[in-house]
Amino acid sequence: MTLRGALIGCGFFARNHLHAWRQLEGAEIVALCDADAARLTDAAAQFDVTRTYTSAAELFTAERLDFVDIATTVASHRALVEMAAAAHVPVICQKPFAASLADAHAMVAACRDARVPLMVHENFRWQTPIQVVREVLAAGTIGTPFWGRVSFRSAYDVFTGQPYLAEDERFILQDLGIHLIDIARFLFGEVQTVSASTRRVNPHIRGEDVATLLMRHQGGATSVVDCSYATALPQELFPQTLVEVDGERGTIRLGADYTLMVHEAVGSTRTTRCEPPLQAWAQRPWHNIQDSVLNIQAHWLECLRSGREPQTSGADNLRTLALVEAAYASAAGGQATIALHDGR
Ligand code: NAD
Ligand code: 89Y
Repeated sequence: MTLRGALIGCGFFARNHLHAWRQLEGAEIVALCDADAARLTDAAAQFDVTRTYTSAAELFTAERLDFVDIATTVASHRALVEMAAAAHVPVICQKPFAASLADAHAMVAACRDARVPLMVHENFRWQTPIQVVREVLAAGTIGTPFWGRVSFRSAYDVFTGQPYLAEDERFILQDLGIHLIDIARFLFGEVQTVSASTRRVNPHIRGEDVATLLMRHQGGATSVVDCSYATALPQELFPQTLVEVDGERGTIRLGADYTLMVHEAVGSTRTTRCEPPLQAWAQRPWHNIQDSVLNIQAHWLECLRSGREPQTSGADNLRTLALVEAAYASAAGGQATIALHDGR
């Protein structure tokens, strides 16, 4: 049976969702919604969707849906997720899931009380190279990790495509650091303490464009998460996330251009490439992110069919959001160390 989905928010990033839905078997986007009529018309024409709405309330009243995919910016997430819960429609919501932890808890509670599956579109962990690093760790090749680094340093202009990123009081931690924190949780486990520093280098934006976090994980590993949109390098690596892991029996280095080095202290050193596939609709350098959209949407369909909880469910994402909040609080308090309770 083909699952009937609707997409709310037909902006810059939603095109990737729509391409991925079209590629995946077993789901069809039968309706689109955007408050901006021109964007709605454009997306409807490009993706051949005839049922369109400028009001989400009208969409939920008129359509019989198996799921809804919310690809709007954060300000509208709470209202839209609560509408989906009230309509008993399983829901995917883009990151950042909520503007505050209080909102996020309310959204998770609304879906839980309505018994509606909820996944946050936290796609970076679904990037092929990140999945490969996790597989190497799970295989035990380098033993138990005791240190790690998740790093994203760039000077790519993200503001032309996403102008709101320059306007918000919060920038890189809420927009991008959130993905890296999720990757650190995925690779090294839940977090006990975090301290952070942030700063703004680019004078033309409101929020911080550089952030560095130091985290201690429940299993004992220490990790560094660092991100910057103010780092001009001779080779622009956007949007690659680089990863370093030191384990008791070896090391992993995910370096530039998707080069993966796995070194066993007693044994061999293997260097391979783990470049993500270039989907027919993707464009470099975004193809890594675009492929991960396909992967997370496939995961959602599999979860919806099997009744399993998605990896980055709303409840799971509360931990990532708590870390973002704690990092902002730490930075505001002069890099104070903040303890998380049970990873929250
Ligand atoms: P955008 O501003 O280009 O598009 C958002 C669209 O939502 C707009 O067309 C707007 O009219 C519509 N909208 C807003 N509120 C609405 C409402 N209540 N009802 C109907 N339509 C509404 O934004 P974008 O750049 O496409 O980003 C959307 C989200 O995707 C953001 O949260 C951003 O952080 C996220 N994003 C994620 C990734 C990723 O890799 N996961 C990458 C880029 C952007
Ligand atoms: O919005 C961001 C995201 O989620 O991935 C990269 C991005 O588009 C700009 O930082």
